[in-house]
Amino acid sequence: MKLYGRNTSINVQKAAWVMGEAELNWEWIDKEGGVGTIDTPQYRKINPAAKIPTLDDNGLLVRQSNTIVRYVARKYAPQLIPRDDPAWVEAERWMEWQSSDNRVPLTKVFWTLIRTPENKRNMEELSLVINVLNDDFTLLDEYLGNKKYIAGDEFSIGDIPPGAAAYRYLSLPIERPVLTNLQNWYQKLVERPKFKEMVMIPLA
Ligand SMILES: N[C@@H](CCC(=O)N[C@@H](CS)C(=O)NCC(=O)O)C(=O)O
Repeated sequence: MKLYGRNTSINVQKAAWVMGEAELNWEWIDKEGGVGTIDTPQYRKINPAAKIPTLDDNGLLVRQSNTIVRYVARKYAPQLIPRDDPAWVEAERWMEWQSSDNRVPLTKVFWTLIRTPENKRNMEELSLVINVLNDDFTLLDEYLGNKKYIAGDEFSIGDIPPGAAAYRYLSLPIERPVLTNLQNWYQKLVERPKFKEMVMIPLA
């Protein structure tokens, strides 16, 4: 089994985290790479968009990070997929939230503050997008209430994409509202060794 993509990518982190939770062993290609280092003609044969991650499971190519999260859970760790419909729809809902709604402002703020030199940052735009991002995490905070995890009492695939996003959000040097429910949930994720190992690495 091979996982392609640098470990500083949030999308690769989601894949590595679920693979870690499933106790898999794999060869990690370009783990320490940089933005764009994966983009070779050989890689484009397995991922024509030259995006990371790609999982190669004995010849089966799995692309799109949330598809990898679902695939790994389905095949190797079905305990991570909620069994009852109400829990399952919430897990799916918040996975989609991360890859659609939340991804846009989080990527913008992250790229501006972490990957753009200070003299090239659009500070006016940044402050507007930080507000959008804070509102978006406030929605998650309100949803969580006093739930232990996204789908209820058990950790599931529904925690993985939002959990990786929450690490990034809480690590950014920005002002945030007080989000007590989000913090309580996040502290439970921090207790998981694979979250620490695959996600909680310096932003770069
Ligand atoms: N929807 C895709 C997005 C993948 C994506 O945009 N990956 C970024 C990194 S987070 C990428 O490949 N960037 C080029 C690079 O880092 O070389 C997924 O979830 O897998």
